[in-house]
Amino acid sequence: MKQIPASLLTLTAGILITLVSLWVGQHHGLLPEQASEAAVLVDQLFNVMVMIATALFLVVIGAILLFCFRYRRAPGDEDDGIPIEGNLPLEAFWTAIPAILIIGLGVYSVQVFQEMGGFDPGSIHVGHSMIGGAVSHAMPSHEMHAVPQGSVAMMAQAPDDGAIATDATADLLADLPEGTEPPATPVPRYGFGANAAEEGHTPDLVVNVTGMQYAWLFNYPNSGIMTGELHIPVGKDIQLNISAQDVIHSFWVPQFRLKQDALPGQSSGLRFVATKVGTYPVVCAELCGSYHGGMRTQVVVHTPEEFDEWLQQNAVAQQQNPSQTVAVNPAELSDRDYLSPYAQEMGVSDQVLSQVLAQVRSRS
Ligand SMILES: [Cu+2]
Repeated sequence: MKQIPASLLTLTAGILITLVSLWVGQHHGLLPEQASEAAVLVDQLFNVMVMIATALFLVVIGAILLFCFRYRRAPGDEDDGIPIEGNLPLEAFWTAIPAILIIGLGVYSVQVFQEMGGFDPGSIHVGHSMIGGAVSHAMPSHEMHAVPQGSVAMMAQAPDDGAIATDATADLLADLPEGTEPPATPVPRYGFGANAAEEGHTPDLVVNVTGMQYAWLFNYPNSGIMTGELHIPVGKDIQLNISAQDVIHSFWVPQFRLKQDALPGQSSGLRFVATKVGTYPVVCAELCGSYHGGMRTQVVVHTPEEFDEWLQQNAVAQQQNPSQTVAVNPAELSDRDYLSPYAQEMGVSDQVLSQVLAQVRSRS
């Protein structure tokens, strides 16, 4: 029987390895569901890396197994192996392949980072407002040049009041007279900014996030809401201003494929769009003390209507004036103030109520 030529075998092996690697790259099932726009970009990069890793694994392990079998010791052969040393073309080949792969992956990952808005967040400390470009042409051209191209420069336009930007806000800003700049707002110096599509737009919602041993606190500056879990509307442009109270923590939502360090005394930014309604875990990804493992909460992605409802309910529950929130916080009232409305309803006179209260006090 004639031998099959080695080149033909190599070609077949190459095609098979390529097909298997392509398949594994798409079907590895290693990642949780995608719930943000950034997740798609990160996963594409990850899939390419899994594909390359699979191909390398098959080539290396395949070669080892093949050589073990093909060049195994023949029975009765007690000789040493042939002393082969130095093969310049082979060495150049196995140096060039990883170099090309690493440079390629490096360029690709930087591109993904840039698309996610990862560059240049701290290039300016206070921002010029440019809402949807409405105000931008009101600015003198030399000032336009002063604003860096980096996406995070645009984060500067985040309203610090955490409001969902309404059409009314946009109209108001669009009506500003020529040359007028809306008040400057401090910007986080580190973190992810807006991606290319969101550049030049104010985020729809700003939330201040504080990490502390061992919990996350979320503050909605405009409505004054303070919660232990993050609530956001789906499909909206969200800006988180993250900081820490004690040590370094790290705000990580695996389903969003986003992670940002929380630094004491230094705000960092994270801007993203959630794409799927649901509840996802928030994990602290920085070993921050003995109970670091328990530093978890969740992010609830609502439909815009549900989010408005949540916002209203919580704004009422957390109102500052206790007299308007008797039902929520009766502990703030004296016994008399608390009981008066009920006494009136039951036809008990003020005098009787005073006597009853005096008796209760004397007994306690
Ligand atoms: Cu932590």
